[in-house]
Amino acid sequence: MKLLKTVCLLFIASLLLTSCKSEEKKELAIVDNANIYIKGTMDAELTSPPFVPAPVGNRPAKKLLVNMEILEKEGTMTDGVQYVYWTFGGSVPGSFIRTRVGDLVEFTLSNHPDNKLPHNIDLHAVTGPGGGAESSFVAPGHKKTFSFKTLNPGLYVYHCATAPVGMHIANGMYGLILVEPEGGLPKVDKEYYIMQGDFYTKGATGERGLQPFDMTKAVKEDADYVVFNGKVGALTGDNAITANVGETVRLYVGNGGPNLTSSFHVIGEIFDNVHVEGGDLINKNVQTTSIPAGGAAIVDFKVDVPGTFILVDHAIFRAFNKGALGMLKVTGEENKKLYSGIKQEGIYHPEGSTIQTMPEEKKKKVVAKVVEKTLAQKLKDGKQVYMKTCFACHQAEGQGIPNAFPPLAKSDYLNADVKRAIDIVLNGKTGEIKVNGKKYNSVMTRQSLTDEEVADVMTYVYNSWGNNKTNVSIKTVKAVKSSH
Ligand code: HEC
Ligand SMILES: [Cu+2]
Repeated sequence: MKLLKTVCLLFIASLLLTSCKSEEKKELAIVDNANIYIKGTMDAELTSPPFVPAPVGNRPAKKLLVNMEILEKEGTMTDGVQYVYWTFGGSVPGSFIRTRVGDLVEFTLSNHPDNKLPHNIDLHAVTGPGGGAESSFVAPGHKKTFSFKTLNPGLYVYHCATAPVGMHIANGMYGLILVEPEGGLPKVDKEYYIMQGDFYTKGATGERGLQPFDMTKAVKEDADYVVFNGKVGALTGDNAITANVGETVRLYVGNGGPNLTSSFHVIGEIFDNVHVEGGDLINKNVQTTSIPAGGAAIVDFKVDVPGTFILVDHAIFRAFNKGALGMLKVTGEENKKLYSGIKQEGIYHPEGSTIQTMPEEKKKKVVAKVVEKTLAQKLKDGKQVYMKTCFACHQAEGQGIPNAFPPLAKSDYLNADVKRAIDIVLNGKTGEIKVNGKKYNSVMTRQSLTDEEVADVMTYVYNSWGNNKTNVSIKTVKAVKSSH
C-alpha cells in the first residue's frame, strides 16, 4: 500500500516536472521571434481606409512582398476647400499593411514620376536604422527595396521622414502597419481603419479654394483642421462605418499628428478592450483612450443597440469646429431593456455647418520702420534663419542632396541673379532649373519669412561657401516683392 502511494506520488511529480519543462520551451520559442521560420512568399494585400486586409489567421510566417507607391495629388479637405496631399498609396492615411510576427517583409517604395519631391518611409514596426528611412529615400521616378523581419506584434504607425519631416507628415504621409501575434488576433465581426491627423492651411478654417500648407501655423501647432482619414466628413453620412446589433467591432486607430494627441472616444459606447498604445497591454471598460502623435491603439467593443454612434477627438472643439468627427451606424433590433431613449439620427452636420467660426475684427496694418543692420549682425541673424528654415533641404554646408535639393554652395544659379534668388525664397519655385550643370525639377515651398529675415538669410548664403558676397538689403527684398 505504502509502496503504491510512493510510486503514485513519484509519477505525479514527474508529470508536473515534464509539463513545466515543455511550457518553458514553448515560451522560449515564442520570445525568439528573430528565428521564426519563413515558409513561402506572398503579396501583401493593401487597403485604403476605412478598410483593412483579411486577418492573418494561423498562416505560417512568410516572405511578404509590400509594394507601395507614393502619389502627390489634389484632394478635398472639406466642401470648397482643396488641398495637395502627399500620400502612401493614394489615400490619407496610407494603405493599411497587415503582417504577422516573424514575417520577412520585403518593402518596395516607388515614387511616381509625376511627383515633385523625394520621400522615404519610417515604419515604427521596423527594428533598424531610421525604421527604414535611410534605405528607402527615393527621388521621383525611382523605387527602392529593403527588407525587415517583424519582431514585435502590435499596431504601428509608418510615416515619411524626409526633410522637412513635419511638412511631409502634415501633408498626409502616414499610415498603419499591423503585426499580428502567432495565430492572429481574436476574431471579431467588423474591423475598420481610422487615423487622425492635423492640417495647417494658409487660409483660415473653411476658407475656400486650393489651400497651401502653412509652416508658421504648423510650428505653432495651430491646426485649421483636425480630421479622421484625411478630410472633414471621411466617416460621416454615406461614408459612415457600419455594424449590426450584436456584432463585435474592432477599430485600428492611429494618430499621424504631426502635432496633436488624440483623445479618442465613441459617443454612446464603451471600449470593452483597448490594446493600450497598440501593444500587448489590454485595458478594459475604457471611455476615452489617449493616442499620441506617432502612436496607435486597437479598440474593440460589442454593439448592443441600434443608432448612430459618433467618433470624436474629445478635445471637443476639434470635433465640432475642425472636423474630428466620424460615425458608426448600427442597425438592428432595438433593445429597450438596454436603452429606452428617443433615438434621433443626423443631429450633427459635419460638412460645412459644424465649422463654426466667430466673426473676426479686421487687423490693423502696422507700418514698420526699415532699419538696416551691420553686415556682421546680418550674417549672425541670417545663419539662424538658415538653420531654422533652409537647412533641412539645402543642408548645413549648402551642399544640397543629389537629385532632390540643389546646392547653394558655389551655386552658379544663385550667383547669376540676386533678384531671381530672392524671388525664389519669397514665392517658392517649381519647374526645371539647372544648378552647376545638374538638372532639378522639384518644389521649393514659399518660405514665410519677414523681409528682414529674407535679407539676412540671403546675405548669409551669399557670404558663405564660396558665393559672390552680395549684401542683400531689405530695400532690395521689398523691391522684388512689389515687382509682382
Ligand atoms: C522643403 C525644402 C526646401 C527648403 C526648406 C528650402 N528650399 Fe530652396 N530649393 C528647394 C528646391 C527643391 C529647389 C529647386 C526648385 C526647382 O526645382 O524648381 C530650391 C531652390 C533654391 C534656390 C535656387 C537654386 C540654387 O541652388 O541656387 C535658392 C537660391 C534657394 N532654394 C534658397 C533657399 C533658401 C535661402 C531657403 C531658406 C530660407 C530655402 N531655399 C529653403 C528646396 C527647399
Ligand atoms: Cu515625404
